Amino acid sequence: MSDKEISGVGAYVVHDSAHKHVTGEAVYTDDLPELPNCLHTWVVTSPHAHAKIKSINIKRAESFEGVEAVLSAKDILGTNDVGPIFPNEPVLAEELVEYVGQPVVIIAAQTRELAREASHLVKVEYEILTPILDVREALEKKHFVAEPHSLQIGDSKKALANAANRLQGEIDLGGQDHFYLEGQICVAHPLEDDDMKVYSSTQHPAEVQKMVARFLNLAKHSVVVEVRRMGGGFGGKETQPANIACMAALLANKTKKSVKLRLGRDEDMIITGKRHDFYFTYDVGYTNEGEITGIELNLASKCGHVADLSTSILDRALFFSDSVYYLKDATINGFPCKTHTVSNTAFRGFGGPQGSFIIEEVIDVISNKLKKNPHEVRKLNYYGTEDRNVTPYHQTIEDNIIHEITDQLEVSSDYQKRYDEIREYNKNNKYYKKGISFVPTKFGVSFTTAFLNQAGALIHIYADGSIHLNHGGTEMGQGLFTKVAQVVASEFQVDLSRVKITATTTEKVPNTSATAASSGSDLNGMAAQNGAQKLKRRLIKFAAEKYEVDQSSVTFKNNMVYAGDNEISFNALVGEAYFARVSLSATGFYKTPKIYYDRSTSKGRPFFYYTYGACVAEVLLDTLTGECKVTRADILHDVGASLSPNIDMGQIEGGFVQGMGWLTNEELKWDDKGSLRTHAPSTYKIPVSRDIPDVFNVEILKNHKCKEETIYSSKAVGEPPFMHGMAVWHAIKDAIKSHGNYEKEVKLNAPATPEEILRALDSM
Ligand code: MTE
Ligand code: QUE
Ligand code: MOS
Repeated sequence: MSDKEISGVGAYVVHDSAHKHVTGEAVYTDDLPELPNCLHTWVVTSPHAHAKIKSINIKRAESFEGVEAVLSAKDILGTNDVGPIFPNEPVLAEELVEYVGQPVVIIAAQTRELAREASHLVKVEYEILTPILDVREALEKKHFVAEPHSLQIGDSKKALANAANRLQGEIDLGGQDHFYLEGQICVAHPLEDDDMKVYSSTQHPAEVQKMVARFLNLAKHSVVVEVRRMGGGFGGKETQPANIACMAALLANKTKKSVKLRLGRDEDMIITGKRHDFYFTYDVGYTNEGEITGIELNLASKCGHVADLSTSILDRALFFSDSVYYLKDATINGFPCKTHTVSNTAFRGFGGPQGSFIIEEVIDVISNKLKKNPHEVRKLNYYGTEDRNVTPYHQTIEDNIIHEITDQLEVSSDYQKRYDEIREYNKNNKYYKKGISFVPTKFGVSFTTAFLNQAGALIHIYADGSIHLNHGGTEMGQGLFTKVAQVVASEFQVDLSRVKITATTTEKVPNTSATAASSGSDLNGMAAQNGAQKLKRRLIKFAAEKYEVDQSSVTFKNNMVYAGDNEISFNALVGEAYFARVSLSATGFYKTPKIYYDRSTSKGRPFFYYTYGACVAEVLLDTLTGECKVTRADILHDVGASLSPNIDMGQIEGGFVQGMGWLTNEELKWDDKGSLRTHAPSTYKIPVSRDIPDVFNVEILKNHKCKEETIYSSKAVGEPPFMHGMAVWHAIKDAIKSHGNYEKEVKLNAPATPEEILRALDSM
């Protein structure tokens, strides 16, 4: 520990807001003091999945006591469009509604209750049309939100024709609600000259700024968006907050009063987008040992009624459908299906988990056919380190460490012994069955849209030596603020308490990307370091002149600055620099090098580097009820050289649990009219404390550095551990297989709810 800093990079610090999270003092958007006369809102939504709007009558609602504004699409001042990639994605429906829950009319009143009561007085006449609710139907009818996209390497047709063995199959994979603890919320304050100050729970303040400006017909400089923290985002606050903010800002503009729009849990789940469901088909050729010799995958994603980020999400699904496996002759097709349901959006992993899910299923089915342990078949197909290392998008993998991770985890989890013991246990137990799996993962890091890989920072050092830091990233609980502060504290070699990060605002750092793609610390850490280094160079130059020493002899350590034989506290040096009129404020900037992707040829290097990991999961299944418990999970995960080990551990544990929830108990059910039936925690079951594995061994891969030049050789950690949830699903499948003595085929869809497990058991 001697060389380790107490609060800089690599130190075991706690999240800067951890205590406030626990005591309730942490301020979220809803906690901000309300201005006098602040109005509250209700959103009137479509009860139909697909219908024409014939008329909207707001007269009675408008004259309801306490109501100050009732607005619909015709009242919009600018453009009714929040499409992040493609145009024509309305905030308020115009002539057509395309999902149950689509906002049609917004109401501002003195209280939320009054706005809600008035909502019953709004009369909308519809002409009902036939909806397409099912992804298979949309696929069949080629009902897409954008063009299909494919990856190709080698000749899959020929390889499949020549394969020693060949099989085809299909599988359904469900979506997921973000279930952030803090729902979508925005407070809009009108300012002079029609300017607007917006407090939004958003991962993407610059996007909210852009959309609100367009919606109100203003330039971006007239809109300021601020967020101190979110109570979770998980991708659900990348694009969705723009709709909420546009509605609040329009009401604020019209009433000239502050307006708060906060969705309740049910409204949030009905109105806003979720993880994409997928329907997969595959055709695979393989050797008698289980090596894949040719493959064709078809990935159909349920996008909902508009594109949102669906094309980028589908791209990532395609990029991840190799996982850690070498596919020499492969064709991988993606179909972005349009359905009359809520528009699905970013969710931790951004399509990646869905892509990796299908190749793991294919390998499992091959193993079953060959009566082999899936773990052996997986290893046989691993990417090589020197050869067998080109991906279906023609990026060469240069940092493969899955072999090391596998070797280490096999030992630390006692995998083989437990595998054998479980086979023995299952022979002797009729109703309870155990299952075990070993699932490796690889996660490509970078936005696959190259221009998004940039970030900025703004640093002021005040004359007392305290440091004020802002960067373009947002805090959603993942610990980004802590990590970036650690970077700056390390740069100046001062205590972490000297560095304060305040709310993210479009006024401090402009034109930012979403805090997404797990790149928050990679991008903003580098930008902050760049800004800090500019200031440090100025301080070094000043100290060298002051003490008449060479600049190379000026060093920073332990809140002190050393210049030759002289020493001075950091604070005192800053104070003197101020009197000497040295500028103590700087911006920083960073863009990721080396990356590019040509969508027209499906070739490039979309990822700067990869991060790896593996999980061994063990479950106990009650075959009479279909209930399942994760009895043990062992995770070994690669974060490069950790910036902040406590925070990374939290991300790995939380990611695993969220991934497990997706594939087990979290089930979204729509009825045949397209209405979501599971829109509250009573019917939508997220993992709770008793679902945490009884034995939970999580380890960060030691003595490892990112091979590329990243911030202190660290690697991204936000999304990748979500993948480990797949190990639970495969352990369940393994337990089900034992029910048929490992002889029969198992057809299990995801999520593996007790009902789905019973169905799978019954069909054997
Ligand atoms: N962790 C917490 N506690 N809350 C969140 O909302 N979002 C995840 C991940 N971890 C999230 C989280 C997602 S989807 C992403 S992309 C990353 O954090 C974003 O932050 P980072 O890039 O700083 O890791
Ligand atoms: C991962 C991501 C995102 C992504 C690509 C990734 C993401 C995102 C976009 C995106 C792409 C094109 C646009 C745009 C956004 O791409 O979050 O506005 O025009 O927003 O690999 O997380
Ligand atoms: Mo995360 S899905 O990239 O916000």
